[in-house]
Amino acid sequence: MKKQYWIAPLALAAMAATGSASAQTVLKIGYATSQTSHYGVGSTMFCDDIEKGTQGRYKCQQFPSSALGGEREMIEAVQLGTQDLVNTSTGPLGNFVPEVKIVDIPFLFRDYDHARKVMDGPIGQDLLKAMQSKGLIGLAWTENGFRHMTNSKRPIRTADDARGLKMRTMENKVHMDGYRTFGIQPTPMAFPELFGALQQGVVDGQENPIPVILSSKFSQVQKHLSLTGHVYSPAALIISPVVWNKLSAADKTVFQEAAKKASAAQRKKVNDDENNGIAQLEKDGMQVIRQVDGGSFRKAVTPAYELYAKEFGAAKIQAIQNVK
Ligand code: EAX
Repeated sequence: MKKQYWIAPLALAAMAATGSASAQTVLKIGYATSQTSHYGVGSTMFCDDIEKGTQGRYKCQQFPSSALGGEREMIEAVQLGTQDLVNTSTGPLGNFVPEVKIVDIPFLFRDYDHARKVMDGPIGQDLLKAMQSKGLIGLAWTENGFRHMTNSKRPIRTADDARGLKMRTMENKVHMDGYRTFGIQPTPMAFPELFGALQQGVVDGQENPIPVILSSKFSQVQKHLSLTGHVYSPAALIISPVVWNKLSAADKTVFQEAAKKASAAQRKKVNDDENNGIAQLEKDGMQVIRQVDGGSFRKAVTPAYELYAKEFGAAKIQAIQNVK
């Protein structure tokens, strides 16, 4: 409430200064990692584009590095309208929009091309639309990336090597069901707590895409990185219906186009980090296992696929796998 006393005189001063009565709306956007990370690159592209496209009527205030809380809290705030936008992984999103959980299945996507094609195609676009009935407006799928395991104990080459490790996971049941089949002990935890938990040895390891491992400096607290690529981690740029419903049709188009450009920029940053970041992490002292026995993980996860088929329907899983 207090804030309003500050905003009102500022807005009046701004209008007086420009001699115009057209007010400027500042939208709060939050994400987990730093402003120079993939989420920051995508969000900045979006923010620059809506500001240009609306002749400055809309602009952003960015809250990188989990400044507004964990992803679950940010999604909740966007639903309530106390936060305007979030660029978030699907980690906790399935707890709000159950249909989305299907894309969190381990080894569902073959590679980046496959994943991006599905997310931008009819299946992914239907999932974006499904958010509406849950009080969230999905503007576009952005990207977090394929997730890889890090830990402080030993190099992981096969699923057997992962057995017994206590690993932080996202608050995501699909992941946890899958990872249990690798023999790891999944420990769900919000991302902002993760660095400290690794540092203090509360968990042995964690799994995240290269851009997250890099930007969060996990090399300072984890010795081993294995390029397991065991699951694709999509992300979404989501706007609150409170903001969305006030936009003119023309402004909605500006926001949607900006979100598409944000997605392209964010994915490009993921590609760049995958190409250059692993060498950087080695320089920073990590021991990297590039030759992981993917077959051993795929084999281990088979029983979890029975659970997934029950929950989502085998045909729906197959439809994603069939996208070429
Ligand atoms: O979305 O929680 C996680 O591990 C996420 O991958 C990270 O916060 C970026």
